[in-house]
Amino acid sequence: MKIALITDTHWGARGDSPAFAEYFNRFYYEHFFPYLSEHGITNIFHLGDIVDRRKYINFVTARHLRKFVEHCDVSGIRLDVIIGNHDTSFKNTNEVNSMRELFEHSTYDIHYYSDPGVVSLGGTDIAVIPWICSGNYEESMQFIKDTNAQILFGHLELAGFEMYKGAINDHGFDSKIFDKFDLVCSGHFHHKSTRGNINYLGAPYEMSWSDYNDPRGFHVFDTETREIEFIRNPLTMFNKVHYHDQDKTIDEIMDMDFDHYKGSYVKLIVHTKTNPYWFDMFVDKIEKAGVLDLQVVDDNLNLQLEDDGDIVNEAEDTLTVLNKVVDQVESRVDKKVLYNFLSSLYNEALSVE
Ligand SMILES: [Mn+2]
Repeated sequence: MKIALITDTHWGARGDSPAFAEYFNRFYYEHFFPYLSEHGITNIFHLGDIVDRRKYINFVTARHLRKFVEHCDVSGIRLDVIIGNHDTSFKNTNEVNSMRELFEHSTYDIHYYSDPGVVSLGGTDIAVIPWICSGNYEESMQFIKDTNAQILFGHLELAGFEMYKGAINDHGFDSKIFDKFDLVCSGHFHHKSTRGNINYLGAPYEMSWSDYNDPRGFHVFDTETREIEFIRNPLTMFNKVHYHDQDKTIDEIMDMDFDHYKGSYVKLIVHTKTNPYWFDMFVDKIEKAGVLDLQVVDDNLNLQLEDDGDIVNEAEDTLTVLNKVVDQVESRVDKKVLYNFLSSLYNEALSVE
């Protein structure tokens, strides 16, 4: 049996942004569901963080989520969902959670897990570990010790894995406690990474600039071979465009198609700008494509940077800039702690309306 694995969908992300909702929906209805129907897959396992907000839901967001669940229903898809940290209202218990409050009495083929347990799919036992909090810590640890399942799906916070590209989480559980399992798949960190038997599957799409150029998508788990296959989401929300007009003709410069940047964030990196009028036409063309946000990064003053890599580095993401600032600060404060504090503030700021 094949099961589609998806995680960290964060419905309602970026302050219930309609543009992000549209980008998410394009993934579901143009890529995810068509793939499932093409491959005859009738099981979806969601590994947590269904919604973005822990304490309440916007009606429009609730509708997008309901449409997803209804689509599963009419397509004969069974949906299994693990409760993640974004799905729980309280820090010390998973008792009040998004799935229970929204779907407790639904007649859909939907199963959600707020406590550890074993679910059998296609003859394979799968241990399920939702978000571990103080209230279920003992029970979760005992369960990990006792279970005979060889496959584990969870929403785990493990030390030593990348939260997003380049940022390693230094607290959380030691992955050694999961050594007994053949395969561990987890939600929580949005960057896809694998070490040993542990697989962070990663979010299905981009939600901030720190996700730029970081492969996103979903996985298919085969209960017979016990292998997982990554299916990449071709849609991006964060894009970089390079401008270079030296030794070029106006036709060469304008011969670029921006239609696929519609509704997305674009960072325009200016390498050389010898003709301001051409540049204005170029910017105009990007804007007319209907981009959501256009940021111009000028490298005009820094022409000695010939290497593309250097120039791209000049147009760094906020997190990289923060990291460098922390590096340069002369202080006795633990730099890792300071950087983690700043990056968590930054990520919190992104989710503020
Ligand atoms: Mn998440």
